[in-house]
Amino acid sequence: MSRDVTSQSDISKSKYHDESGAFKRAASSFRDSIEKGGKFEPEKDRYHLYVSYACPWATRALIVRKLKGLEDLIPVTVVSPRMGGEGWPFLSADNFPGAQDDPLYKSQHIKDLYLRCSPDYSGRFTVPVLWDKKHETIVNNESSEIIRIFNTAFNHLIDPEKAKVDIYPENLRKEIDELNEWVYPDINNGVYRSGFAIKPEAYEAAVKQLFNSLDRLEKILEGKEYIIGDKLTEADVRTWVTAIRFDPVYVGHFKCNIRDIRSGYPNINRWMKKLYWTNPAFKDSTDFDHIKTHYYWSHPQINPTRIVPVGPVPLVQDL
Ligand SMILES: N[C@@H](CCC(=O)N[C@@H](CS)C(=O)NCC(=O)O)C(=O)O
Repeated sequence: MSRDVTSQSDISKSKYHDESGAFKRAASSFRDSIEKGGKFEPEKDRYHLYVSYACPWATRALIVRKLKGLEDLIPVTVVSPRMGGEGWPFLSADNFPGAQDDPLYKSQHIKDLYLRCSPDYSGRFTVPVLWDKKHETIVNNESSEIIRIFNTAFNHLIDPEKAKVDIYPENLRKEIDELNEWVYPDINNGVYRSGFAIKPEAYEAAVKQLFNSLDRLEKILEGKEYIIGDKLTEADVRTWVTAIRFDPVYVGHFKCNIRDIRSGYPNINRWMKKLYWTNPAFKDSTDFDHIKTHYYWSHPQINPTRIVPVGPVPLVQDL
């Protein structure tokens, strides 16, 4: 009989809280890189990316895959946004528009991939998953590392114009790293720490920290097109995936309602809209049906009716 992994797959049974009621995100487990001469060589037709359009972390990987023109090199499979008791389902387990079947193993759920390569795996079954078809294992399931891999590892195999795209350039690394240091805990994960808190004090601390950091970001974006320097970097990608979900989901579902982006943060809104409407890597990686359905459906501990709100209208304002 197979091992009971319900406590790892069912988010409503998550034990990821400390005694103060604060949400603690577990660290990712698969942390390999793709490099010449390494266990995972950069090659065509070897790697596969599993994502959910709902997930901000997976969307980082989707955006960078497209910015770097890696679509032919690294095919992608999209799961259903309705993450239930067994985690993320493929189309065969949950027929949702836009969901797909696992082309490699006909898995029913993302957890099947984790257990296929690591039967004793005791962590959460998260997306994104970067899979190696040769060794039949997960190379990496940490989006911040997957986007760095995509940024450089395949440069010799892609269109030279795309190879020149560098979202983590040497001269801006220090600034990018410093920004990541607060944007990740306060904003990217801050919305989750607000929404998943199970005590009022933990929620209030998280939501105040979140809005303080949004205020800080708003000032940084004053008169600027990109967050760091005058070019698109991973700082924009990493921050944008949270900003685009903010008004449609986090304001309501995660109680991040001190302000919304469209009326409270004109600079963030301008930056966010511009990337959405003018750069296909951003718009094409965004599916609001999957985003809204995922959050409002998948956390019955927060929204037991699973009703998905109609608004906001529009989901993203015009330029
Ligand atoms: N650190 C990971 C986090 C990924 C993550 O937490 N993904 C969420 C979806 S937004 C997930 O798959 N959660 C499933 C679960 O926790 O059971 C990354 O950035 O790649």
